[in-house]
Amino acid sequence: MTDKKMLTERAYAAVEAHKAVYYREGDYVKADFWDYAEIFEIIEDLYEVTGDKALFAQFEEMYQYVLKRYTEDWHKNPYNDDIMWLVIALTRAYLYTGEKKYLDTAVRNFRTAYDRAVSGELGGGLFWRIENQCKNTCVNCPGAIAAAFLAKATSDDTYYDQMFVCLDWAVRMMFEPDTGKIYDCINLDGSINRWSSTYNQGTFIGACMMYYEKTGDAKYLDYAGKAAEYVKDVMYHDGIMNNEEPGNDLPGFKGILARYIRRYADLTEKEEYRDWLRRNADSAWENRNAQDIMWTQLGVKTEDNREYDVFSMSAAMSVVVNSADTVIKL
Ligand code: 7K2
Repeated sequence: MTDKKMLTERAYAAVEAHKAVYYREGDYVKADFWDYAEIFEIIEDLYEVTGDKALFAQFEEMYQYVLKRYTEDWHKNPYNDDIMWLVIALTRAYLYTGEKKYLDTAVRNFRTAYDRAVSGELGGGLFWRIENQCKNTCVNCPGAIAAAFLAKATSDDTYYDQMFVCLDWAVRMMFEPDTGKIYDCINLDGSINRWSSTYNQGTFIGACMMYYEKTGDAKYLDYAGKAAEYVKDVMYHDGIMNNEEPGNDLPGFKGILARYIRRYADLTEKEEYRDWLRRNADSAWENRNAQDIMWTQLGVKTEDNREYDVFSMSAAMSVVVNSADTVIKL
């Protein structure tokens, strides 16, 4: 079997196994809002590496579930980042399928989140939640990515202005140019949380690449490169991602990184990034349990008799999916 074929078969197998345990007619059981959005994105990643239009049926089923559970208007969700994640998932779904209702829902909710979150305080950019207490990478980089996809989807270039508001804030306030480290957030009193995480490294890489692709400004490709280097070589010493196991949110983070590492390897043809992702995918897959599902610590055996949660088990699935070759490029 060729490598390429093995990688896509393994990607399908990982998604099918995760579905068998957690998926019921549109519902990833116990996935709420942002984890749901990120699992939606992984199914979209599977489409990007297979080109299999049969997956559109699941997009539609998930979209119907979103409407049923959250309606078309998400303003009641106090997390601006949550809204951005689901906007990204739906805008991508539109870009693949041409299904206008996905885009309409995305446009409407992007407006809700962006307009209530943007302000000049703390260097500009978006607040994380409706109480306006802090500005975080986890809303600004997804906000930039959402705006860039919306610009592509609508051909309305004013979204790039909004993208720049978010990305420029992240570059000025959260990015360490010498190391490529991305900070987490800044609070109203000016204190900065300098903790770095896979998801923030990932969405920063993604936003910079999309801005570079639009403008040709090579600085942004360099920023993406520094952030990629930091996560691969400083955070993980080019090895297996074996952490982020505690808590509700952390275990899902590296699934987001994996998507942007694949795209970074595609854009730059730096094969060392694809190799790193594949070594991680190999390790995760070797450590799958009897149901073929995989825990977020990619170097640790997944147990058979433990109750794992749906989002924690999506990160390794994403690493496996995104280790396959891209066939559909947005
Ligand atoms: O404080 C933020 C963020 O800056 C930090 O990186 C992580 C670390 O925690 C939150 S973001 C996680 C949120 C995502 N949106 C939905 C919320 O339920 C969740 O707290 O964990």
